Amino acid sequence: MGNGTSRDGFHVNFTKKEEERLQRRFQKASGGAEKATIPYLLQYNEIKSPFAARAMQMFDQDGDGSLTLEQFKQAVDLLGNLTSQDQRAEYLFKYIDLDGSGTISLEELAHVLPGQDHPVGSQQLHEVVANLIAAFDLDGDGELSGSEFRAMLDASMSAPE
Ligand SMILES: [Ca+2]
Ligand SMILES: [Ca+2]
Repeated sequence: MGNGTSRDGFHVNFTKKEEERLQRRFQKASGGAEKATIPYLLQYNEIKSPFAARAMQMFDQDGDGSLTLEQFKQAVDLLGNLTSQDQRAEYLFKYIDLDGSGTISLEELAHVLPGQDHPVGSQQLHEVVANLIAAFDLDGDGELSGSEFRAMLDASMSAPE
C-alpha cells in the first residue's frame, strides 16, 4: 500500500493517548494483520452511525472492505471533526465530486459507492447508481447538485442499514 496521501490535504491530529487507544482497537479488529475489515472496526468505534460506515468506506481506497491503521485513523479523525449533519454532507459532497464540477455524476458516485459486492464498473453497480441519481435528480440534468445530494444523504441516513 504505502499510500500516505489523502485528499483535501486532510491531516490527522491525535493525542498520544488517543493514538494508542486507536492502535489497540485496530490490533484487536485486525487480529494483528495489516488491515482490518470495516465491520470489525465499526464494532470498536464509539461513533455509531450510518455515517461512520460510510466514512470508513470512503477511506477504503482499494475497495476491499478493509482499512489499514492509517486509513482507520483518518476515518476516525474525520468522524470526530464533522459533528453536524451539514458539515458531513458538505465534506462528502466535496469528496465525491472528484472533478470539482459542483455536481456529482454517475461515474463519481459509482466510484465511492462500491462496498463489498459491487466492483467498480460492473453493470449492476451502474444500475444501482443510475437509479439512485434518478430518484433524487429533481432538475433532471442527470447529475446531483448539492441540494439533491443532501436530500439523498438525508434519505440514506434515516434508512435502517
Ligand atoms: Ca463532478
Ligand atoms: Ca440534478
